[in-house]
Amino acid sequence: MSTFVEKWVSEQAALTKPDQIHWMDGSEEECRELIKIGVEKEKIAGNPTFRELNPNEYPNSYYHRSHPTDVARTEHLTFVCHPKKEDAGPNNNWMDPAEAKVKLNKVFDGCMKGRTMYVIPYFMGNPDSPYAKPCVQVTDSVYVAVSMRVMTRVTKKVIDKIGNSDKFVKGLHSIGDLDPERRWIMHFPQDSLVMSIGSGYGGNALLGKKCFSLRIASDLGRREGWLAEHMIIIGVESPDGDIKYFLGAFPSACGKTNLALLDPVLKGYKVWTIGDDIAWINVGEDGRLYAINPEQGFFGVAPGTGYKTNPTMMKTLKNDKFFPTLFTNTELDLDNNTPWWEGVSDDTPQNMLDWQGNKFDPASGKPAAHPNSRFTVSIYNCPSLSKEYNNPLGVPISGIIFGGRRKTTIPLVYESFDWEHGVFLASIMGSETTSAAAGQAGVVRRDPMAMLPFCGYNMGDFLAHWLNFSKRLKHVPKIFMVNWFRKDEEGKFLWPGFRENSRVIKWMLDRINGKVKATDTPIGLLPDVKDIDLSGLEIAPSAIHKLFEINGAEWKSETDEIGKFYAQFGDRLPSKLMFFLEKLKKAF
Ligand code: GTP
Ligand code: SPV
Ligand code: MN
Repeated sequence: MSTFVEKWVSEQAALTKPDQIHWMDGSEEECRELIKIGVEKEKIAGNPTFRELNPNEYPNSYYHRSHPTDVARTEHLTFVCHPKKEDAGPNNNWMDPAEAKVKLNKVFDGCMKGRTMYVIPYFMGNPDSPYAKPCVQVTDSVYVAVSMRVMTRVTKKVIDKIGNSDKFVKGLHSIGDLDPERRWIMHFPQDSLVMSIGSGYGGNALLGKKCFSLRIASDLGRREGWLAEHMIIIGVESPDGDIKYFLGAFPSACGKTNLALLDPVLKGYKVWTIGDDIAWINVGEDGRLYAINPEQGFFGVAPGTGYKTNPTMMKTLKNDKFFPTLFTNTELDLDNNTPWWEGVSDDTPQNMLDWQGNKFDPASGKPAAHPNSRFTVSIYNCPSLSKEYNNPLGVPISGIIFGGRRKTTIPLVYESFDWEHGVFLASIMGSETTSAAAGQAGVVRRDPMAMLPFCGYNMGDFLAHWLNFSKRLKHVPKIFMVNWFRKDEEGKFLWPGFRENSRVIKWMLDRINGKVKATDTPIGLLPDVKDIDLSGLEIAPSAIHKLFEINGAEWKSETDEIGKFYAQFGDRLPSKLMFFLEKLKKAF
């Protein structure tokens, strides 16, 4: 008699009709084999899937170009199919689950003809953790198969763990014909199922990441009393050796990975990395929040990553602990056979192919790496990896940081009055859109908790779920808002950012340890500037003044925008949040 996993896989094979089926075991040997297939056989848009890079510069690293129309998440093609539309909420595209399956089954029918189906058994989370989830994804892309081996814990043990149960998270993926007209990323929370076709890129295709660990998992968390969040997890060590753990939520391409691998400029401080994108958060027996990172790798934005901005990531990329490292849609320096992107070095190599494989003309003034070009690298390569990374119960959280990308309005840092006010501040977060998702970049949109594209249910219910934690917590973490991206009149960043952000983190530690006071304002608690350690930093007092300015006119239009955003949720929006908004409106 076959198991549920075998049965499910054979059903997917009957639908998609691959020539062969390969069950992955997650071994090193298998990974080498898959890479070989990618170098020698498989092609995407005419390019070999993988090209080996110069091992002296980037050991065990491979270059990949995705299809030119498939370079970022596609939110308009992403659906969450709850039986009732209201449960998906205005924050999700919705289709009736039965209708969606009929539609998708047609697109999936025979889509793997002539290809190999890779069956990927994987865990999200340390298998020894009570919070880990066994999952199975099938895919016909060798790039996705190798990426999953870096980003998740691929092992046959998943199959044993699932045994004869049907409780596993199912992902059906095919790159299809890569035609955006036939691209769908559909979630069926009731069935713990994701069906994705027509894209081989990132969060659209690595179904353990955004699709499961955020959209499906957030819905599971609502029902089971926990949180799945778009957050980093870090330990910050003070000069006295004490380590406090923080969560940090920033929208896509707004600084999570950089903060997660921060190399502080302040002497004696150290950041330990636990996660750079996703946190699963539970209330511990002691009434504190505990977080684990369900992932095992980084899928990070390449442009802007360099020795000055993020030396720890550069070391991570040059490290080799067998898991291969992939570079996707960067440019290719033909003289050195190395990947290159804007910001990785001061000089621009002269003999390069751009991310589409065309000869790069430095005089064109155009960037040659796609702005959403990325690296895929094992977390075990990271020199700042925390020894708590695999702790089955996670780490206890002392502070939560929320931040958007805002040219105006939002101060460098401020603090909420308490948990509920913190949930309010996180719910009104806005951020300028980035190239991490298809569509126009640079437009401010509301992105509560950086979860707008990832919350797998009605966001009104999501905010209510967050508010409810105040009743369950005996130790409430402090909640901070930050904005690294405020600009002056000439459009230049007022704050140097990156490693200098450690100055702001130190202020947070001082607040947590009760060492410094803060000032009450209508938006929250603002620092006394003298309490932020600016030693050794050249920054004009006028810039500091501007970084903390609360501009009444800007806040007036901000509250108007928030009002419009809130209105969509009708009575699903907790009245407490409306109360905070009314209070804020009165102040401006
Ligand atoms: P996702 O992987 O899409 O979730 O992105 P992320 O939130 O991890 O963002 P990441 O750290 O990769 O940064 C995105 C972009 O913002 C990169 O180009 C960085 O160089 C830039 N960036 C990150 N931190 C800062 C900062 O403090 N200041 C400025 N000016 N830019 C930053
Ligand atoms: C994001 O967009 O937030 C990412 C990249 O982390 S992707 O995995 O493509 O969603
Ligand atoms: Mn992300």
